[in-house]
Amino acid sequence: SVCLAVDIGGTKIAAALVDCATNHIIERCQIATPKTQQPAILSAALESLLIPFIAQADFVAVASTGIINNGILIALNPTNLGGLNRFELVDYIYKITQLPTYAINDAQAAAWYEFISLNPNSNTDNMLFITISTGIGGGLVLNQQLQTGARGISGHIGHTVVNANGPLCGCGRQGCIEKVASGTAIGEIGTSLFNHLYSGQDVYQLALEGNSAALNIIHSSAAAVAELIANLTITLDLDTVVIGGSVGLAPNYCNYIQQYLNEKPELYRPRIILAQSGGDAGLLGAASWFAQQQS
Ligand code: BMX
Ligand code: ZN
Repeated sequence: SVCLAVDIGGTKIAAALVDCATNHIIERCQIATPKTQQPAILSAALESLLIPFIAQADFVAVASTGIINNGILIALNPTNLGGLNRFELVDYIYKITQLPTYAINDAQAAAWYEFISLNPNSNTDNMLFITISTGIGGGLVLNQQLQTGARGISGHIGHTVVNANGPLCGCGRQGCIEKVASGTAIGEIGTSLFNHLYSGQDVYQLALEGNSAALNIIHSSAAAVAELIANLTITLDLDTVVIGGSVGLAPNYCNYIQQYLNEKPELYRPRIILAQSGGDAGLLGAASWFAQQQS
């Protein structure tokens, strides 16, 4: 069968036709995520993106930012979506496509794809996927089973606290790692430090060009992620952690995480690898997760 896979992130929305037999992308397209509080605007953007693919697809599999429970997207951090906090994802997409439609959190989907892409000889039981991008998301595979959670929440590691006195996160909690270490946070910290409006990408570029203040921002982000990995490893007995997202996949970032982990005792150091499917893990993960549930 052919799946119309959709990945809704804080920065971009991608759609692709995926051949379920081979897990291969046939055709792909993407747009910027509209920043809005109005569901109708997101729905209109999805409509124009999806319409060209509908005729060739048998079903729709969505990987989306936010807590996905019973097909409804609830933003844990609405600021990532321009303030939108609730969106009836499956209903809207069904109305557009008239195809069977399923949805899962973006990082959970990516975790699943990264897990099934691992070498079968790697003996992986407990794996965490972390995406460091607009937000910080996560997906857990424990005892080789993807954890989605009874309410869809499982893996939302971006909202664990690294600094109890830190800045207020969009989720309502103070000092979440997403508020201090995500791409958005890197841009915000750079903006206030340099007194100039910078995106996370701008700050990363400055760091790559040798700006030491910018490099410090990137290092604190990687150090925070390394602490999170150590905490979760000793909690869940992780053997493997997969790093993804635009920041996670940026030059050197994963090496910095590894350097900070190397300073810790051995029990806190799982195997760290880069996402094998790069930016397509969400699309491919949703397609293979729901293709498997259908058969
Ligand atoms: C946020 C949260 C997660 C998501 C993560 C990464 C919202 C809207 N999203 O923590 O559900 O997995 O961001 O999302 O609350 P991305 O947009 O950075 O890929
Ligand atoms: Zn938070």
